[in-house]
Amino acid sequence: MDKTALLVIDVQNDFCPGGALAVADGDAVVGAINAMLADYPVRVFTQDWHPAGHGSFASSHPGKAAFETTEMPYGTQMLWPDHCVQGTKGADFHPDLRTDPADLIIRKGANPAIDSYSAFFENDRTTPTGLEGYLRTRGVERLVLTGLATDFCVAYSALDAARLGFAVEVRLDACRAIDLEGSLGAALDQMRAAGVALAGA
Ligand code: VGL
Ligand code: ZN
Repeated sequence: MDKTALLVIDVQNDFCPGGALAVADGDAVVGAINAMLADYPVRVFTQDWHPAGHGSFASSHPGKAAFETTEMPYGTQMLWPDHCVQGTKGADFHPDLRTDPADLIIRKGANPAIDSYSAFFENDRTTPTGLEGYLRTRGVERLVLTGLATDFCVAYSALDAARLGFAVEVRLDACRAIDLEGSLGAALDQMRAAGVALAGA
């Protein structure tokens, strides 16, 4: 029988209402995720975990504002408000999220020069986080993704997972999106094209 892992992406204070990069209704995923945890034999949580002055922050690029883009060596980078700075309250998990059942917590985005949306690779699409090896050595073949944000970290993780050969489902009812200039529609199209199952809509 294939072994399924639940991936809980970036359910952190800064992505919830009141946070630095708040996703509309972001905290609404917490109850749904808590209710799913018992159904999966492997549970992996991720945390966006940036050093102060990270290269994805608009504040690191004089003259640039949040939600503008800049060119990085690995491609176009969206510039964000300062968020999920290591060790801050904004980087903590939402206080109501049940984190005790986590088998593994992956932290990503620590390299100041490269953003890291995906749980598998930094945005250069080649520097690994180690998650693939963890899942393979635990015999996982199928992934169910939840969390924030649907159109950035969840989508990048789902697309990488599909490319790596995992069967992938995104539970849209346990995700919320940033949706900048059509980014949600584009992400859903890309995921469908990559064979990712979109469930719970
Ligand atoms: C995320 C933007 C910047 C996410 C992380 O978790 O979707 N989005 N950093
Ligand atoms: Zn980030």
